[in-house]
Amino acid sequence: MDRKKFIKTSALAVSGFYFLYSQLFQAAQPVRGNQGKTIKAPIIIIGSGYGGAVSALRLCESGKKVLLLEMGLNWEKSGIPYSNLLKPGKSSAWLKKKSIAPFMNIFSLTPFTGILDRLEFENINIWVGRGVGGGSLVNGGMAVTPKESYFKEVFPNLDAEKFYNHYFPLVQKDLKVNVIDEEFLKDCPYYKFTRVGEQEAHQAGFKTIRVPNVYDFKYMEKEFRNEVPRSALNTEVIYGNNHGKNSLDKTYLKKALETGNLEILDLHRVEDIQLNEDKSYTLNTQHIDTSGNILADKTFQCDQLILSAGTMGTLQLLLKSNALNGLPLNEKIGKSWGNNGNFMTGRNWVKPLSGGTGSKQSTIPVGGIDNWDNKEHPFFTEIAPLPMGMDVATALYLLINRVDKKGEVTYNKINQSLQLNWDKSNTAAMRENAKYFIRKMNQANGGTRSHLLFNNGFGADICYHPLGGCVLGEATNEYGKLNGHDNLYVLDGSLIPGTIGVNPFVTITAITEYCIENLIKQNEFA
Ligand code: FAE
Repeated sequence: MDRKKFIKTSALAVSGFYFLYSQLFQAAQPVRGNQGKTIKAPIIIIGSGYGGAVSALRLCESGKKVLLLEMGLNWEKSGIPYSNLLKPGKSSAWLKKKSIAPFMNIFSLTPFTGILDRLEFENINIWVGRGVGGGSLVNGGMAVTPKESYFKEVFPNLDAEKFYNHYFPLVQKDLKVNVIDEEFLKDCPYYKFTRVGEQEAHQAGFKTIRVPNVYDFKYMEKEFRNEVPRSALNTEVIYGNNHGKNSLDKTYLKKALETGNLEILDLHRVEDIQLNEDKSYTLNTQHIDTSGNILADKTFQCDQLILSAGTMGTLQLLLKSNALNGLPLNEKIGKSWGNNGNFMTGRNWVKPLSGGTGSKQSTIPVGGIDNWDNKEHPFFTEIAPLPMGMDVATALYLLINRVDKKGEVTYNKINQSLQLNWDKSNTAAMRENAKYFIRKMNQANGGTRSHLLFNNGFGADICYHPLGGCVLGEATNEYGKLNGHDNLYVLDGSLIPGTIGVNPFVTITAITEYCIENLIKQNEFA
């Protein structure tokens, strides 16, 4: 089967019985208004992902009133169900006419403020979450604590002992991290891809590890027994999980709302920021509808501002506001950016005579291959699912490598967009690791490099984990306050210098816990 045929066959398989047609963009253009007056709030947080949700909870618990502006939709409140992988719908893409998954984008869409967005740069595409809950709505829930030795290398100035004894256990509890039951894993047909992946890894001489997750595995067991509606076992994940996953709207944000001190305004996109003479901030914001039309231009003003718009969102706001309004920035902003070593790859013809990787696959990964301590080829890889509704004898892996050559994010004033200095040289070592890994796996088990999923078998341009650009202790003080500012804080993935060696949200959550605890202790928030 060649690549084209593979894609065509798979596309037919995934579309199944669904009759798909494009709809014309029908939403009536509403009248755009300007509320005229400035809306004042003592503390504003931009973005409701991990950084924003943790900051909101701890500030609200300490009695502060917080206003959170989120450009995406509040899905829980809207009551609109999430789509699954086989039938992309409203939740599947941020205002796009076609689906934007890493592959198999054969589905036409009516533009809607969906939860998955793809930011396209010259040499890399970056996927991010949009909506109340940020990346927690779209991600695979893999809740991995970094290796202590690497954490120390990445953050030499942090007290690692305190992190491993206090902040990491705290966030594992509050994010509701749990581990799959080995008995369930052993027999469940939906985890054949993991069992095959682990057997093959052992055969090739690699070490495997169990990966914790925020998906409730007890719920999954009930799904399997048909006692509750299915989610992970019904191909739900990157377009949202209707059940089972403990995303931030069910954990940190829920608790923050329960304090009565948090107000969340969804569909509010902050366009740029201005620093005022009295050291407060003005936020120029657009209130949009679910078709992306601007309902109103709104102006907010706050004494203290926390940027938690995610690595790319925070950098966009800082660099754009600097270009547009002269927002003062220090020279470290945009530096030390990395893709967390993300390198997607795969293998075809995996056990084709014995049912391959399985026609039924859970969307929640639970297995990983740990080659981090190998001096020549250090990497960690997730044994990823490929739930296409049929067996395609294909194994998918997301490698996470070191990022020894970092990139840089700048702002292009002419076309008013972010620019990423990132090319083949940044991923050269990652490619060598991927080649080594695939070669060893194929030598030991059979199979071929996955030409059917990717050109040349490698997806070097797929990034789920953008990190850095506003590094803790470099662009900010030791707790995330931006250098050169009295009332501006950055608390999200941009604090991590481009790499952490594992899936990053546990680290982002722990770093934010650490920063916000200390900022509150220092009476930063009046
Ligand atoms: P993030 O969660 O991205 O939240 C930022 C929020 O700010 C979003 O809700 C934005 O809509 C909002 N925003 C941005 N700009 C504006 C603006 N101008 N105005 C108003 N709101 C704005 O930031 N990580 C793991 O650890 N495990 C996984 O299994 C995993 N799987 C992933 C799978 C996929 C498909 C993707 C895309 C990511 C995955 N990640 C995973 C990465 C993880 O979700 C990501 O690192 C965190 O969500 C980043 O957290 P932040 O707080 O930095």
